[in-house]
Amino acid sequence: MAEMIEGHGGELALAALRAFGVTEMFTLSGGHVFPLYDAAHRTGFGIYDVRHEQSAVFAAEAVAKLQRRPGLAVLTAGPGVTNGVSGLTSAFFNASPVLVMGGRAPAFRWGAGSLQEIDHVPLVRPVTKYAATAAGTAAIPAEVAAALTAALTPHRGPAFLDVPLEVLFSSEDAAAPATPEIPVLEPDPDEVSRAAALIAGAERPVIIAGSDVWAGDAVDALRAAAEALRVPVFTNGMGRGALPPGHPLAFAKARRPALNEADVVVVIGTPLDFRLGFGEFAAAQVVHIVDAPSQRAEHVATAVSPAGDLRLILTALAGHAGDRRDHGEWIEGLRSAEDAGRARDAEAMAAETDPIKPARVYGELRKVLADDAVTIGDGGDFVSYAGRYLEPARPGTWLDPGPYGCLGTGMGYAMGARVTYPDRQVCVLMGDGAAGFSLMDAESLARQRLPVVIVVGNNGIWGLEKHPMRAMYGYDVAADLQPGLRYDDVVTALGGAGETVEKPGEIGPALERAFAAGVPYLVNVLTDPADAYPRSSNLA
Ligand SMILES: Cc1ncc(C[n+]2csc(CCOP(=O)(O)OP(=O)(O)O)c2C)c(N)n1
Ligand SMILES: [Mg+2]
Repeated sequence: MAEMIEGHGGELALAALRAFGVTEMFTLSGGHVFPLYDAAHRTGFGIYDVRHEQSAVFAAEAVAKLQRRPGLAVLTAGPGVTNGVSGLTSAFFNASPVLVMGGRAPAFRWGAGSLQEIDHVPLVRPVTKYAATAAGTAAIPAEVAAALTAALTPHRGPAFLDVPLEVLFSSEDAAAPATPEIPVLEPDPDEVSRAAALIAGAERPVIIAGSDVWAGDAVDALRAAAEALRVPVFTNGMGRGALPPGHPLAFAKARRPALNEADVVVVIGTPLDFRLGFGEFAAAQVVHIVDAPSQRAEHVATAVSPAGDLRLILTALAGHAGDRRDHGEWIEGLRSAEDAGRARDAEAMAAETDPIKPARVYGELRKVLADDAVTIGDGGDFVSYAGRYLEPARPGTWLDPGPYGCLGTGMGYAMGARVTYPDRQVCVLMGDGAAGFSLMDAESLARQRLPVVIVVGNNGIWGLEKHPMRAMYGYDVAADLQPGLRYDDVVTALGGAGETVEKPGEIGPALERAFAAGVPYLVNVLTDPADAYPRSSNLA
């Protein structure tokens, strides 16, 4: 017979969450969810609170991305949940195992007009893998476990469970949560060997590896497959850093010649979306390796598309026993393109201009970032430059918003990263426009002693919108911000510290002070508003 546990709804929920390795919640207070706080407070389960619910969901997402286990946001009924919807949607696009637990107006008088009475489930169903309302107090552990199992089963993604007020506050006996079991999907071995033969027989193969390689703990298998088949590797999302930058098969700058000239492009653990030219690569055949059949691209013809556990698939590729071509010449050619790109970047990153160009900010940042630093991008052009100039040395250290492209992740991701790694550098690269969405949560970070460094690329505009609008119409509207605004003073007023930098030579010393500060510290770099990120292709 199953072991029984007893408690109110909050205690029952936390018992199930703990079984899945969850140790903290991110939240913004509301009476509907008090029992979850009570259970956490009395048992040492972490409680981190924020100033806007979207930051709570983004913080939970950062935990999920970095630790590859569920991240939890607890949101109060009604507006608490609706404020979290962009965060849930980002997690859905990013395949992040986030659980949002919502408060909910009482079930026993549903329809009578209780405060914040709305059915959240239809609102969040399209952006979650699981969305339900707890049926009763005793059912809570099983429902939490079902939500988390759905979130962790590839293709991963967020889950939602709301609990009516009286259901959460009541006490009952319930079956103790069972040990989590996440199914492992075996790939079709035929498809895997066809993929292996195609790659091994190609003259000019390329691998592009994305977030699911990290999420599926398949980084070592990726490396083994690339080395065994001798294929150059490019990465995006959480896959960045999967091969260390010095690895002979690691490439970043030679992407254009690689994709234009390749005869086989192998895309692993990332969709064939706008970031990859929708999967149309000149003359190349496409092999799309995905962690679940639902992720196979339908808008483009692929040569073969093995689906299943990425570690199993990549390990099988590494063990390919058939013939293989020598790719030495191809790799050498790409290496010279890579070196040329690197030399161009080095020049830009050292440029002594007035006003400062964003590239120089990254040149200086690279000198102070440790190998295990977590870097977070939240903004437009300034973050496109971060993607280009920062090279994560390890996988699972680079957090971008992903294909949903939602501004406002910055402070939430920073909170999740700091909670995950109390001793590492955590650095947010933020546009001045992006700052408006979440900077108030610098207060949450300061108050809860969660120091992070925030570098604002302050061009005084919504750059990624202003430049294109001017190019299209010859004028722009709704694209200006206050030039030279003192975002550092904002963070100082909120309990942190900061400074404004106007000359290239001041950036390095300011960053040194920022990382030593021990409080949230904003380096407000005034950058050139005339500078626009060159977007000549959709491979940004
Ligand atoms: C929530 C949200 N609102 C609007 C946009 C559209 N958008 C994309 S980039 C951008 C400009 C960002 O400006 P800033 O953060 O200052 O960075 P910059 O491009 O100036 O470097 C905007 C408004 C978005 N992606 N997300
Ligand atoms: Mg800007």
